[in-house]
Amino acid sequence: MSAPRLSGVADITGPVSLPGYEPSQHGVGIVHLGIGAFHRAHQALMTDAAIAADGGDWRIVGVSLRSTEIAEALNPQNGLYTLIERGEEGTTARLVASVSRVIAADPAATLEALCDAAIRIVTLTVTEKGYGIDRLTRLPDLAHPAVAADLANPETPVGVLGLLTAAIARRRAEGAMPFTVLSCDNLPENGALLRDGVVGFARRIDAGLADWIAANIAFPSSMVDRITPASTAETIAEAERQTGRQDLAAVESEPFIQWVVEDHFPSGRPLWEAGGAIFVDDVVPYERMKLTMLNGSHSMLAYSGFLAGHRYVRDVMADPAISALVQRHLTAAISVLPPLPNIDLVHYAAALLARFRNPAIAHETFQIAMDGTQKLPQRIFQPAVLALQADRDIRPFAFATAMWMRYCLGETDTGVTYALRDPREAEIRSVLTAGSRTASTISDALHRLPRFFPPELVASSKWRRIVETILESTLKKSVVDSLVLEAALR
Ligand code: CS2
Repeated sequence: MSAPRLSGVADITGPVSLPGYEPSQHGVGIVHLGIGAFHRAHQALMTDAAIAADGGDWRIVGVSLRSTEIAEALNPQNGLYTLIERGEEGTTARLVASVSRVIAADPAATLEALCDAAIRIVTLTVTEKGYGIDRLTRLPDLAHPAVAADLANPETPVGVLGLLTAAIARRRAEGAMPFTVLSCDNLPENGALLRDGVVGFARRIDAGLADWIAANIAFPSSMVDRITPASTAETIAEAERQTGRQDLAAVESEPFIQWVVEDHFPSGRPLWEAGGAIFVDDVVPYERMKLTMLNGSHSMLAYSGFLAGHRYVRDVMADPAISALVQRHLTAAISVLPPLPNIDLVHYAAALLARFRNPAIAHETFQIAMDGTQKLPQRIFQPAVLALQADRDIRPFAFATAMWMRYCLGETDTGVTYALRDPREAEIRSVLTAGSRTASTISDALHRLPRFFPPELVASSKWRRIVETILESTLKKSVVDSLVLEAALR
């Protein structure tokens, strides 16, 4: 028998720390699109700290664009949930009260919320594939299902670009204050990319609106960081120990948190500094550091670790061969990054290794491996091009790429099959079954995927040769043997 459901701060009987304000005294000011575990462990926590320190009507209307699960967990709890932080020194927990309510799979209600004059900021964590923006042209991707649907019916939008454009148009017509749009996904220059996507979408409907958006809506960029595994039964059990209540919306994360934000909020913002956010004029160098070092090595260790039979990142880090390759990857990543004032990249790399090793965090390699086509360009290919151009070591990036290619075969050396969980999965499977599966046919087919590899890599025989050699080793020997051989090259 589990405890009664969490529904108010007064219910709490356990050691969890409580919000530093009375939630009902604060109205909403933010709509968040994509209220998954990451948002609850990151921006919602920062907003909670900001309200506690500085007050204000900044609570959050969360939106799940497709699923109803999170709304069913949070709404009966009046938006309250437990955030559990697990570090080597122990576990702490905090009750977060910044979420007011959640709208689930209801585009009309989402548009209504976006048009509420009280809303001054729209934040997003919709994952790389959620935007529907072609990264090369920076225009709406007409093949993206939500983009296609919203261009056909712009008055009843269901996707990110359509909803933002319709809300901005309606607020403009009603004379409401423009909101600021803040992307919190792991994409390079995420604000500028989203601005180009929204302006491009609006231009297909109304050129005057497109020009107005370009001139009047702020799209600051931000770099977000906090390792947040998917919640499990153990998360719910720990939340019950912490609160004395059943909390079906509990999340867990590492203790580390970072948010670097471009300070451009013409309609105001919460005092996110109270939660540790850093405001800067230019986020780009921080984004590049994080995408290249953390996310790049994460993807590399996820593909190689998963194929070597490791379920969690901490297990991968206990594998001497892959752990050595993670260190090699970080060194290569540093070699293509510009120096950052106040940040020592060698220390940053050491801190990443410690975070990946965190024994209290069960972060699945399979979770990180998903959506490879959406992640590799900024994590692996962009630094690979820079390394190629500067005549630096490209092998670590080629190695990560070969491991992704091996992963695309959908079967481990021991015969375990799995879904790729990638929006381009069907396309990948069809190009890979077309010919015989040798390293060169696989590598050629994947290098030819449209709008994926940068032309500099496709055209480089040096790059192609290294990728193919490593892939061939995984096929002729095994993934595990190839990892050991690769680590011995260092
Ligand atoms: C991970 C990220 O799933 C992934 O692809 O690399 O979610 C990573 O855990 C976060 O960016 C950490 O801030």
